[in-house]
Amino acid sequence: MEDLERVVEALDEAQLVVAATGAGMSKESGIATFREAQEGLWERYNPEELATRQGFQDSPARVWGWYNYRRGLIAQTAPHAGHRALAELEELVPQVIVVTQNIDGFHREAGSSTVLEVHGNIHRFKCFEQDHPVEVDEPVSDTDGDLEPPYCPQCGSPVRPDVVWFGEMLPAGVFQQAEAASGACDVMLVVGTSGMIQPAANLPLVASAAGAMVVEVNVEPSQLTHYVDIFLQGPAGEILPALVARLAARRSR
Ligand code: BV8
Repeated sequence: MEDLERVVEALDEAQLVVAATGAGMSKESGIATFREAQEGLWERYNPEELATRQGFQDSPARVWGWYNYRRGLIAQTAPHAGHRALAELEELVPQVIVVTQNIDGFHREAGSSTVLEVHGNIHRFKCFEQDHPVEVDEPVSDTDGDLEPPYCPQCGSPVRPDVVWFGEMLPAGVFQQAEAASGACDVMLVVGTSGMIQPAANLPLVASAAGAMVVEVNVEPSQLTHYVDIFLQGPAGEILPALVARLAARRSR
């Protein structure tokens, strides 16, 4: 039986499916990934400078400007058929939980009801000193130039995006839920991640150790391919809709 059919069969029997997604999941929406040669974000920008507390302390305006620019890029795009397929899967499987490293908010926008954003969300804000949640209705800019951040109305410290920077702990409750779901799922779909960032990259191993079928969807092998049961090579925007269409056809037979 070909791999795609084996995955459809496993989804057909599954009670809980976890989709663990990374930057590759949003690539077909036009959002650059991080590690892709030349065009990847980390190829053009230094994560140490822009995605760390130290980087923000050194220059709040540079970091605020960069995230404002990324918010602008995200605002110009939208979820694609792959995001929608994961939302549609909820009609066919008792429970689907999306665990994403992406901060673009596309899974919820596409209709997924249970989304664990382990690295935060670029559309939410908090202050640097005390994590006070802050409402920001600032227009996005189409340049990545320096931009003075607003300041916290409660403590006066600069406002930052509510995302997880390198060296920062992941949002406790969210990551515990992600670990619990990974340890309880029947099938884990690992979509568009290079598996380079910890502790998110460990979740497929948690699922595998708990006996789940771990399926990777990626345009090329990653750090995780060695550990998965089935590797489906191709773009998320094509493979995920194909899986859901086949499962729906199987159910209507
Ligand atoms: C922490 C938010 C406690 C901000 C991000 C253990 C060992 C070594 C290092 C560490 C360790 N534990 C902790 C660390 C340090 C660090 C880490 O992992 N460093 C790496 C570099 C080794 N981790 C942390 O700092 C984490 N915090 O652990 O706190 C602690 C603290 C200190 C010391 C110890 C412990 C916090 C990490 C979170 C950082 N924030 N994002 C922002 O976005 O600006 S990470 C960010 O980059 C993303 O969220 C994502 O996680 C990561 C990018 O990875 P991917 O999503 O996988 O994307 P990538 O571009 O790499 O790959 C894309 C893939 O898609 C490719 O495989 C490609 O082939 C594929 N693809 C492309 N197109 C498609 C496709 N697939 C399908 N379809 C397509 N169309």
